Formats: sequence, C-alpha cells, structure tokens
Amino acid sequence: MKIYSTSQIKNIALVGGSKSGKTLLAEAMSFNSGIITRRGTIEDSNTLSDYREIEIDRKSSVVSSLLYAECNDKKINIIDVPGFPDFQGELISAFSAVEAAVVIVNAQIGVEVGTEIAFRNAERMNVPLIMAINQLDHEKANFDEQVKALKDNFGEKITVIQYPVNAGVGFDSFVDLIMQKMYKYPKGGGKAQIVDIPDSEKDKVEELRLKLVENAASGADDLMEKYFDSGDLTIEEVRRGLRLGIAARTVFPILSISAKENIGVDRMIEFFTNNVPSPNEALYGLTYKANNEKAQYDEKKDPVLFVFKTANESHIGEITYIKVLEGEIATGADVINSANASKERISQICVNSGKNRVTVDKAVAGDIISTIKLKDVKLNSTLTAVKNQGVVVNPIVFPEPIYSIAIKAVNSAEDEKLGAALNDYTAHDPSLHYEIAKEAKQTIVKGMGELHINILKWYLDNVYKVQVEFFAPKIPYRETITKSAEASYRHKKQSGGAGQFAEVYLYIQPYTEGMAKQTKYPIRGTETIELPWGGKLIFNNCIVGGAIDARFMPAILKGIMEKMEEGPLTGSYARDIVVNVYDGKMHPVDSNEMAFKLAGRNAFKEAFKSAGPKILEPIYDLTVSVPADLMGGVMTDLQGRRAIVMGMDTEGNYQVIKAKAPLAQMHRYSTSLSSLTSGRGMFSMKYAEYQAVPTDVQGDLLKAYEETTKDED
Ligand SMILES: Nc1nc2c(ncn2[C@@H]2O[C@H](COP(=O)(O)OP(=O)(O)OP(=O)(O)O)[C@@H](O)[C@H]2O)c(=O)[nH]1
Ligand SMILES: [Mg+2]
Repeated sequence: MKIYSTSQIKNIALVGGSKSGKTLLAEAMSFNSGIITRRGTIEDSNTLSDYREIEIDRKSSVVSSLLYAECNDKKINIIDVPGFPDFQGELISAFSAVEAAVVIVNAQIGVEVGTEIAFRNAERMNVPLIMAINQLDHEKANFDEQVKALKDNFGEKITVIQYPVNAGVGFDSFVDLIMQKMYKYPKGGGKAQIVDIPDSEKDKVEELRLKLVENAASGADDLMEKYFDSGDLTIEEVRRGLRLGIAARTVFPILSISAKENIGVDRMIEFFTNNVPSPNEALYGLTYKANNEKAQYDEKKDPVLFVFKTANESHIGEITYIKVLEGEIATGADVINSANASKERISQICVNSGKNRVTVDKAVAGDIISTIKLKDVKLNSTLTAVKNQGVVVNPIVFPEPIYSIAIKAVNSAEDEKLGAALNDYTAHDPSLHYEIAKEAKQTIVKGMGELHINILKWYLDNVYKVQVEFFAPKIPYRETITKSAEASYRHKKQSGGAGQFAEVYLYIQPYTEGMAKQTKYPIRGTETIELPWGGKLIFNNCIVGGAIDARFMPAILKGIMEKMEEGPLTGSYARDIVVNVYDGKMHPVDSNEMAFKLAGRNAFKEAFKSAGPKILEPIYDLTVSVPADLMGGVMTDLQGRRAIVMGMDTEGNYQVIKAKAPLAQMHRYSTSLSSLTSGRGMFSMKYAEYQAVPTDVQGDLLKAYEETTKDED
C-alpha cells in the first residue's frame, strides 16, 4: 500500500445518532475506494466496522473502528464511532485524533441525542464539523425539515452544499451548489453522472447559493470584504472560503447521501479530500504539555506518537491506536514511552480497514495507524524518539461516569477473577471505572449509563466467563449529635480471680468549626482526631484530682473510637463530636485498660443516644441540562428526589438547573433523566457535603438497621 505524506492525509470521525448509518457509510466509502469488492450489511453482520462478537450480537457498533478510503491521491482515515450516548468516551477519543467530525443525520429523524452529543463535544474540543443527511432513500426522508432542525439547534453556520432533488423511495439525484451541477446515480449507486441542473431547480439553487456565498465569505477577511462590496463571490472564492470556514468552524456544510444505496458517497469522499484540513493545516488539535501549543505535523522532526485508543481483541490481544504527530515512524523503530521512560519497539505498523489490517513499512506525521505487542503502553501515552524523550502530549480528558452500581460475582470463589476482569476491561474503556468502596465493602462500577453497564456484563459473561449480579450501591451515611449530653458507665466484673473495674463520666457536645474550646469542665489535655471518613473527634481530658490515671486515657479513647467507627444509630461512621472525660473511678487492683476501654465505649454510646443523634447523608451538587420545553417534568422529578434547586441558567436551547440532591435519591438518575427527555437531558454530579436526613428518612433508616441487626442475632 502507498505511503501518503502529511498533506495527503485527511482524518475524519463518523459520529451522530445511533443507527443513523455511520457503519454502512464507512462500508460504502471502503467499497468506493476499491478496498472491498462487496458491501456488507448490518443485517448480515458482515461489515468491516462491526466485526466484534458483541457488535454482531447487537447489530450495532460498540467500539470505534478505524478504516480508510483513497481518492484523488489522498488517504482519508475514517473512525467509525458508535452512536449510543453511553459510548461518548469513544467519541471523545476519536475527536482528539481527527481534523473533522462528520455528523451523520438520519433523514427520517433529524436532530437526536447522538447529534447533540457530537455537536457539543465538537464545540468543546474545537473539531470542525461537516453534516451529512443520510437515508435520503427512505420513504420518510425529509431533507428540508432536518435542515431546519439543524439550524434551529446549531445556528446559521449550517450551510446546505447539496440538496436532494427526489428524496424518498427512488432517490437518485442531488444538486451540488459548489460544483453547480446535478449528480445523478445509476441503480445500485456508485459513480454519479454529472449533469446540468434542470431549470425547474434554478430558483431553489439561487436561494441556497446566496446563503452558501454569505457563509463561505466568513472563511477569510478578504472574502468578507469582497462580499460586502459586491454582494457575490466567484466559484473559486466560494471554494476557498468554504475550505477555510470549515477549518475555522465558521461553516458547517450539509451533504446529501444514502449509505445504503451508495448515493453521494463518491462525491462526499471527493469533498473530504478537498475540504477537510490536513493535520498540518488544521487550526485545532492535540497540543503539547510544555507550551500548550498544537502539534506541528512536521515530517522532518523526530517522531512523536500519541496513543488515543487501546483495545483488547480476540485472536489478536492488545491493539494500540496511534496518531503520528511529528516525523515518521518505521517498522522496527524503538521509541520511549514518556509515561514511564521505558523502551518500546514498534514491530508492526498496521493500516486498518476495520477487521482487516495490512502492514506498511512506515507512517508519516498526521497518519493514524495501529500496532500490536507493545509492552506497557496505555491510552494517552506519548511515545517519542530517544532524542526528544520527555515530550508529552496533553491527555484526552474523558467525562466522569454518571451511573454507579455495585457488582458481585455470583460465586464468591470468583471474586478474584472478577477483579482481574474489571481491571483488564476498564483499561480499554476510559469512561468506565471501578473501585472497591471500603466502607460499604462493595465493588462499584461506574459508567455512562445502563447500556454501558450492560455491555460490561456482556463481556463478563461471554469473554471473561464470570457470572455477576448487580446491586444498588450502599450510601455512606454518617452519624452525629445535635446537642450536649452527659452519661456515665461503670464496668464491673467479679468472676473468680482478678476482677475488672472502671467508671467513666463523659460530657459530649456537637463539634463545629471554630467553636469555643472551653466547656463547663476545665480542659487539662486535648487531642484532635481528624477522622479518616471525614469530620473530627475532639477528645478532652478534664479529670481533676487523679480520679482516672492518665495512663488509662488512651484506652478510653480507643473505646470511644470503636463506637465512632460503628455509630450507635445505624452502624455508620460518627463524626464531629467533642468528648470531655470529666470524672471516673478506679480500683487499685481490678482497673486495667480493657475495663476502661469498655467503660469509655459504653458511656459514649449512652451519651450519644441522649445528645439528639442524627443521621447525615451525602449531598451532591447536581447540574442538569435539559431542552427548555422539557424542564417541567425534570423539575418535578427532582423535587421527588428531595433535591433543592439552587439556580437556573439558559444555554442555547437548553436550561441548566443547578441543584443539591441527596445521593440516596440519585441511584439510576441517568436512566430516569434519559426517559424524561428522550435521552436529550445530561447531568453531572459532584460530592458537596453531609447534611442531616429529614426525620421521616431517619426513622426509616433506623428501622431498616434494626431489621438487619435482628437478622444477624
Ligand atoms: N434506508 C436506509 N437505511 C440505512 C441507510 N444507512 C443505514 N441504514 C440502516 O440503518 C441501520 C443502522 O445502520 P448502521 O450503519 O449500523 O448505523 P450506525 O450509525 O453505525 O449505528 P450505531 O453504530 O448503532 O451508532 C441499518 O439497518 C442500516 O441498514 C440508508 O442510507 N438508507
Ligand atoms: Mg455503527
């Protein structure tokens, strides 16, 4: 296969709503380039992209695939991204590696969640956008309506470049406003016959052309000036403006295609070769940590490679996907991994067509390739020549998972196997995390939604062969007191030989930041314990006249700490309490540390119970974005979750709600929000603070705890 130079390389990601036709389009692009001689179909599960077992099972993409097309002596690297919102991580990794996102819009549906997610992330990551309205052959295709929806949602940068002349069943022609021609396709699609635009289309062409000229003018200052002076641009000027406008994100052109009928795909590929910026022409892209400047894609520099994705595949093992940022890389070259200074050998350079891979001798700056058999290279690693060791590319930042659930092996003998599987699986999916919640003694997996977790389950069932169950995660409640109280406890045991004796008097108070130190008992010694689970315990020695020896104080504290670790109300951690030990009694023979520990512990428990004890729950700061017209339902749902709305903002067509909500009410929120907003709502949440639970909730929790302890008896 030919080795292309940097300016001959165009990198695109196919993104957009699930089932919009990205995989079928990638298939048609590969076919039109002669890479395959027969197009696979989704129904027959034989496409280049959707080759993994899970994709064959689901008839839908789950993992991004790398493919390519060739045209006009250019190579287009294509990343076919899965469209379900739960796979946003795949989209973000693809966006980091390409110079343009091609948003596939389903002509029947128009703007959907996947379209919005693609648009939002492209805005955030400064990725140029090209839109393609697909499925124009479908009986329900409605081009004009979808263009209007795109403009309503994403603004006037949306620019029609091609429009279908006969959308719907039998679709075979569109007008191309740049070429000023009509493209007419034979039955079975493929290569267009380029003909003059029929007179009947002239009015529409003129109207759309004016809009195109106006938008293309925004691509360069001189074009803008000319446009203001003369009210028009030449075809050449429109082309230049469009090219610059795409790179600068001032124009989002719309193309017309049918991936299924292979209509418009040949022209689309040509359009990409002319209008997608090559890596060295792009205005945005991956940057270096040292100066935050963009990679230069200079073929003459020493090599710098960036790992934007890794995968583990059956029959192959670990695959590393690389974008070459500088220089060129040849088979057999040694590179240094900046993350750990270890040496790696690039033993193979692969050009991928989805499931098929061919090896090449080298790749130059700007290209996207894959390799295998690296020793210890992870996502976001920078690999460089020995000479420029230490160069680091700014890492891709993935969204925080929003859906948490506890997971357990059905057979506890497989706990370790599950741990290893999770470790392996999450290494390749940056938006899926897992952690061991020590306090709850649960393993928690966190992903982008229920589907994401179902995909994990599929892998656990089918690949790792470990059966699992899912549970709601336990809420890390806390306990504290709201008023001061006193209590004493006498521990006395006389059985046979040596007895045990200790008596302890405590005065306990709620701790608040900055409170007065002195209490009604003069303090003789104080100890502040920063509790590992948050909050404080202040332990004051207020003993006068040697009622308890100083040597017994640590034992008393130990007893109290035992109860702090297993709070008197529900067994949760206690926090923010001042304990004053102000009196007690000892026995010259029978007193010992064990006795004082028990006395301290029980006195504390008694005092705690009469000090207005309260259960605290974690409260999260919640940010919810919803389409303005769906606010009502989302607000009502939030109120049902005991959320308190702190403020509201408008962001385009979206309302952003800021609220505080108890974690206990947020389990499966992503699923509810998704069903309330047909998947268009988004949210993030972050731990804020602990707050006392309402009285009725406290009652329920106490009852539930009593039940569990009863079971244990
Ligand atoms: N009529 C018609 N159907 C199409 C067209 N493109 C795709 N489809 C059908 O739409 C369905 C989804 O196609 P895919 O290519 O898997 O869509 P996708 O965007 O890759 O979907 P995800 O990977 O799930 O995001 C399949 O049944 C395709 O046959 C088209 O141009 N016309
Ligand atoms: Mg797909």
